[in-house]
Amino acid sequence: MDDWQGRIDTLRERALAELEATADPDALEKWRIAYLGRRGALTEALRGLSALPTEQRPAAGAAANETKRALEAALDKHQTAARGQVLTRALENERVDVTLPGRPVSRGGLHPTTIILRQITSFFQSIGYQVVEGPEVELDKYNFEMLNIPANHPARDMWDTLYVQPPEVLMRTHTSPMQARVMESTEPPVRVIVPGRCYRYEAQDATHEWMFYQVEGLAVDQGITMADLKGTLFAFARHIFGPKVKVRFRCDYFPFVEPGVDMGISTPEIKGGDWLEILGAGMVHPRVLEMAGYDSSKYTGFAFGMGPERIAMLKYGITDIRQFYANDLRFLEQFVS
Ligand code: FA5
Repeated sequence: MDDWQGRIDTLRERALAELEATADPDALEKWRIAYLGRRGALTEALRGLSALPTEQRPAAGAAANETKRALEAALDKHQTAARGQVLTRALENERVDVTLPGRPVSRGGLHPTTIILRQITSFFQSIGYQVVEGPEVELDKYNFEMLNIPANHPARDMWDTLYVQPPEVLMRTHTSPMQARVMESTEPPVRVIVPGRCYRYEAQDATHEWMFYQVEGLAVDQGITMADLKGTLFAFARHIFGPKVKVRFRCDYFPFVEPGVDMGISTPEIKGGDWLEILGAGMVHPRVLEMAGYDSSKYTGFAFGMGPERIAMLKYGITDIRQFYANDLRFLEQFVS
């Protein structure tokens, strides 16, 4: 066998043996450069043929080209196999398991004030009260005058506020102005509940905010007595705090009621049964009825005003009212059900 033939055969065997051991696309590319590249072993061998005697060159050239084609064909086969493997592996690794449960969509929750407001309003609706709302920017007339709190009355100190246009236009300090507005626009019998925001010129602390909610209640009819007030508010307390709740009424002063009371509750679950004040109430003052156009010799009524944040604090064990409107998600997310 001629020398050139031997060299080409050896080269071919070595190249094919190496190719057999090569699997991934990077290594195949290296193999291609090593044998078939411009400086590859086979290319060099082909170039070397020019040094052969002229009569040997055609046969040697044909053999070398045949080897080149054989190597190219073998490479092609391996590349196709390697690409197939890469694809199979990728499909394996990136497989989507359609039987897995979906990722949960994160849901918002109700604010604790909203939760309590809904409980309060749904209770009163269930006993025939209508829910109405009123303006937060209010007139002095309704916030004070119509509630029997004339200018310079010392009770104004308890309800100092922020003025929008002094002295007449202000941010309401309670929902009580709606007592007068409702009575002005409707005839008895009246059964309304008024949830809404209130504002006060107030030093903030753990139980006082400058902005908070109240829920006002007003019932006016013939023959309404203090017993109706007590029965209604006791039923309400049981609805919110459960059947073990006890209620207590003590004398309190509000210029728009006579007599006036505050209602406290006590239940074994909250602060070991301590008495806690949750609302102010009383029999609507005859002068308030008269100012709104009702005949106080014919009609009587009761009114109450409660703070839903304070009720939520008792129910949920919240120790600082300032957390309600600080928008701290760590606080708010605890109420997502
Ligand atoms: C009033 O505002 C009266 N209008 C309530 C009323 C209505 C009495 C009808 C009689 C008849 P008072 O200022 O006490 O009363 O407020 C009532 C409730 O609102 C309080 O018991 C408390 O729960 C809540 N509240 C008052 N001030 C604040 C405050 N700064 N921050 C949070 N809650 C407050």
